[in-house]
Amino acid sequence: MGILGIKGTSYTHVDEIKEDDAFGTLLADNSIGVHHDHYLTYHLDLDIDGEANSFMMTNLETVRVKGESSGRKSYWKVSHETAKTEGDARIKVGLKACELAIVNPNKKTKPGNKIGYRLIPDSVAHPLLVADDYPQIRGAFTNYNVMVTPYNKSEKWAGGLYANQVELVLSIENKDIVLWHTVGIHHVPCQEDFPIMPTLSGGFELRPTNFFERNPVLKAKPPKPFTNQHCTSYH
Ligand SMILES: [Cu+2]
Repeated sequence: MGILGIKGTSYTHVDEIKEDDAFGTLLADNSIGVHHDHYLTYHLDLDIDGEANSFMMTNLETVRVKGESSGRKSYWKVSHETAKTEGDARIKVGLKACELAIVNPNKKTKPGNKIGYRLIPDSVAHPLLVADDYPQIRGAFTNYNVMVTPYNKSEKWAGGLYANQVELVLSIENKDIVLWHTVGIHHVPCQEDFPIMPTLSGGFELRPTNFFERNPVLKAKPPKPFTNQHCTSYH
């Protein structure tokens, strides 16, 4: 819950507003809720069974079948790509079919898969400002939804202290790495947001991928019957 940023105006009805004159929604007499963005960056210092980890992108790619030997025209295949430097690990989520994972390249499952955890994004936002606009230069950490850097004790916040000093050349392979996940919304205010903004929720999921040898639920004990005087249920 929060308080919406409001700009004063002479308008009291939408019909009075000339096109391109209001940079927001008229919410009440003389009150415009200004269009704006919200960005949140999660600093995920993952250590998947140890500090030395890599960032792995699993790309899902369409392959067109050549020739007439099959009735099929296409299929899709998977290729794994391990990011070597910060510059390899910049992702705009949703632009292509890709699974993202932090893996431990030194630890394998019995069949030989790298153990890891996937990042499963929820909804994300991409900047609507042009890249050379000053707020976007200062907020360049919103250019990508995922970035990966070597762990550095002094780098705690995506927006500073030294936001512009990213060189993108540092190695992130088999290192103690940090995944920065930036999510957000573009907020076109509506009247329900005024004067008190209701909660909007978002997030992401971290899910094991080849971390366990099999589905760990198989080891879970079955639920015991549970009764009380009002109802019967399971816990
Ligand atoms: Cu907002």
